[in-house]
Amino acid sequence: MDSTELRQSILKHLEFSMGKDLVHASLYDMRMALTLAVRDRVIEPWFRATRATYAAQSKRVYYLSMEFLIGRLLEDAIMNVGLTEAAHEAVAGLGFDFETVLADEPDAALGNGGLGRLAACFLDSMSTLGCPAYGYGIRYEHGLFRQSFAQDGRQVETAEDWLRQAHGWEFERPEASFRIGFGGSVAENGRTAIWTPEDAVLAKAYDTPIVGWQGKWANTLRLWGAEALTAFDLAAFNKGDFTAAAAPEALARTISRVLYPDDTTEQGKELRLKQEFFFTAASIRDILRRFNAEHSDLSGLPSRVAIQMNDTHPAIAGPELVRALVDESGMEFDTAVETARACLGYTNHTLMPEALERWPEELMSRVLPRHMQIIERIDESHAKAHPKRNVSIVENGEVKMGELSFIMANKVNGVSALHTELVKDTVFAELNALHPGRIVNETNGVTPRRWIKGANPRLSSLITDTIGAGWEDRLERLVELEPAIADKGFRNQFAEIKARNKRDLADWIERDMGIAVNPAAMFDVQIKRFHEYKRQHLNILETIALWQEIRANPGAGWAPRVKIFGGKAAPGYVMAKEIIHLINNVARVINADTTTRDVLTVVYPPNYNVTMAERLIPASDLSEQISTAGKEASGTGNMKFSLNGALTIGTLDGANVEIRDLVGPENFFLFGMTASEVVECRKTPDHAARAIKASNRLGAAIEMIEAGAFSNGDTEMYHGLTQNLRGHDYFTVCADFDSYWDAQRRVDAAWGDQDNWTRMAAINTARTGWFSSDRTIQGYMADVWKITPMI
Ligand code: NBG
Repeated sequence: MDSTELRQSILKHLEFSMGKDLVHASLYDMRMALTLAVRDRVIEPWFRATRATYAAQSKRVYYLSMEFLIGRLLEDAIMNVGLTEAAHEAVAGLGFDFETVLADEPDAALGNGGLGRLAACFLDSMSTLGCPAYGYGIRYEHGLFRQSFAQDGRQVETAEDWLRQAHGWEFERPEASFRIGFGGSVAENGRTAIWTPEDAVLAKAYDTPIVGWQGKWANTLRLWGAEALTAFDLAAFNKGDFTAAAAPEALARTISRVLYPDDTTEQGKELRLKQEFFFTAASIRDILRRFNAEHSDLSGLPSRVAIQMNDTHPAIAGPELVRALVDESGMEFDTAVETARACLGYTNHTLMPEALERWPEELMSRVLPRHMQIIERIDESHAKAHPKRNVSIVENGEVKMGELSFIMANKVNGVSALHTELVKDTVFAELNALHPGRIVNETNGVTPRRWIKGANPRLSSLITDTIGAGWEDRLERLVELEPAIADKGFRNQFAEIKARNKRDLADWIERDMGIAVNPAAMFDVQIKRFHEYKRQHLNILETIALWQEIRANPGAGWAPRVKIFGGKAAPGYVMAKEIIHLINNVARVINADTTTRDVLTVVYPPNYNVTMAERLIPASDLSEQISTAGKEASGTGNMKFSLNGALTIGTLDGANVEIRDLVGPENFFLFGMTASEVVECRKTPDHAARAIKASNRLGAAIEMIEAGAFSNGDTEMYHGLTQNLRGHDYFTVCADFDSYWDAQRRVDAAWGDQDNWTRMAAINTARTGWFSSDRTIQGYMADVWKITPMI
C-alpha cells in the first residue's frame, strides 16, 4: 500500500466512520481515521492467522494476565505493517503533523509495571513468531492512576480515563458473553455438585488484533468488560428512586472499573478476588467453547490448549477448569485434575512475601463456595500422594495461591536465572523437592520492535546501515555490530545518535518542566515503580552526598550529570511516597544552587508511563539498576537501556546478572552485596548503624535530611524515612552505600574518556540481542507450551 492509497482510506474513514469532512476534521478525527485505515490492514493477517489455526487444529496458547501495559498502539501497528513512510506522507498531505497525530492517542495503562509490560511484549512476540495465541485480561475503564506533584512535592493521584474517547482498535463482541456468578450455595449431586450462585455479572468480550512484525501473523487480545445482567431497575426509576434504579449496573461495572494500583500487595480484597475470578472464569469458558466447537473428547484438551497463568492472579484457573470438567462434563475428579494440570503453566514474578497472594478461607468460601471445596480436595489428594509433605494450600485459615498455582501447573517458571534459583531454594523449596523438574527458567525479554525500532529510529538506521536489514526479528544478529565498534567512524555515529536523542529529551524537559539541562552532561536515569527494594532512596542519598562534595570542591573537574527519576508509588505505600516527596525537594534545593548548577541537576517528570519510557531510554547514558540483591525478580527496563546503548550501574540482581555476563564485567559498573551476603548482613541487627558510622558521607547526607535542609527547616518531615534507615534498614541501603558511591566515581572516571564510553555503550547494544522477547517466547513454546510456530 502506498501513501496515495492510504490517504484514500483515511479520507474514507473520515467521511464514513467519523462523519466529518477534511476541513472540519479535528486532531481526534484524524487520529481515529488513521487508526481505522491502519486497522483495516491488520484484518487480513488476523483472519488468515485464525483460519490457519483452525485448519491445522493447532494447539493455542492462552495467556491469562490481570495486566497488559500496552501503551499506545498506533505507531507500533503502522511500523509492523510497514506503513511508516506512507502514513507520514499521507497525514502530512492532509495537513496534519504525523507526530502530533500519534501523540494524540491515550497511553493504555492497563498495568502497573514490569509484569504488565512483559505481557504486552509477549503479545508482540507471539504474533511475530506465528504462535497461535490469545491474551486474556480485563478491560479496565480506568487504567493506572495519573500522577502529578503538588506544590510541596508530594504525589497526587487522579483517575485515568483512556476510554473517554472511543477506542479505535477494539471490536466489541456482544455474542461472546458469559454469565459469571459469585457466592450462593452448592448442592451435592452424586460425584459432582451443582453450584447456584447468588449474584452474577455478564462478562463481555472486546477484541484487539495484535499484529506481528511485517504483518505475517496477528493474534487477539481479548479483554473482558463487566456488565449487569439486568441493566436497569425500571420499577425503581418509575418510583423516582434514580439511584436505586442505576444500582445494579453500577455494582456490576465496579468489577472492571479500576486496575489495582499496587503490584506487590493486595487491596480491596473481595473486589480484587472477584476481578480475578471474573476474567479467569470468562476466559476458561471461552477456551472450552472453542475446544468443544472442534473436538468432542475433553481428554484431548492438553494437546490443544496451553494456559499460562501470569503470576498468581489467575490462579483460580486450576479449580475453575476442574469444576467445569467435573460438574459440567462429568469427568472423574482425579482425571480432571490431571487434565487441567497438563494444560496449565505458572509464571512466578516475585519472591516478596507480601506479594504472594493469600485469601482468607472465609472469603474464598463465601465468594466461591464450590471452588473452595475443589481446592480442599486438590490439597487432600496432593497430601495423599505425598504423605511426607509439609506444605499445604490451605493453612491457618488462608488459601495460598502460590502453592495452588504450583500444584496445578505442569511447569512453573522464574523470570531470570538468579530468580529461578531463588524460587527453587526459597519460596517453593519443598514443592520443588516433591516435583523435581517442574521449575524451569525463562529469562524475560523485551520486544525490539517497540523498544529499538520504534523508540530509537536513529539507532535503528545505524544498525541497518551496518549489518543490513532483518535484525528486528533476529535480534541475536546485533553481535554483527561488534567488529564495527573498533572503527572510529562508527563510534562517532553512535555517539552522535545518542547526542541527538539527548538534545530531543533536553528540549522536552525544558518545554514540559521549565528546567534547562545541559545535553552534554551524563543522563543518569532511574525509571521504574517506587519501592523500597528498588532503592530510589539510595540514589537520592548519593545525589545529596555528591552535591556536598561538589560544593566543597567545585573545581575538581566533576563529570556533569543530570539525574532523572520517573515512576509512581502505590497510593497506600507511605514510605515509597515519602521517597518521592524527598526526591522532589532535593531537586528543588539542588537545582537552585548556582555553584553546582553546571554539573548537577535533578529532574523528576511526573506521570511516568510507557510513552515516557520510549522518550527517556534512547537518551540515557547511565541505567540505574540498584535493587537489593535477591529482590528484583528480573527487571526488563534494564534490558531496554542496554540495548539502547546505556551503561548499567547495578547490583547482582535479577537479569542484571545475565546482562553483565553478556556485555562483560568491564562494561558494567557493579556494586553492592550479593543476595546471600544481604541475607548474612541482616543477621547483624545494627548493620545500618555500623555502615553510617563507617561512612562520613552517608552520615552527613542523612543528617542534612534530618536537619531540614530539604524541608525548609522542618526536622520532622522525613523522620519515618531516616529512622527506618538508621534502624531496621531491611533493604540494606546503608550497608551498600559506600560501594555504590565508589561505583559512581568509577562511572565519573569512565565518562572522562568519551570515546571509550561510546565503545562500551556500543558493546552493550551489540551483545544484548539475547534479550529479545522473541527468544523468551521461543523458550516458553519449547519448554512450557510444547507448541510449534505456524510461520
Ligand atoms: C515484576 C518483577 C520484575 C519483573 C517483572 C516481569 C511483579 C509482581 N513482578 O522484576 O518485580 O521484571 O515482574 O517479570 O510485578
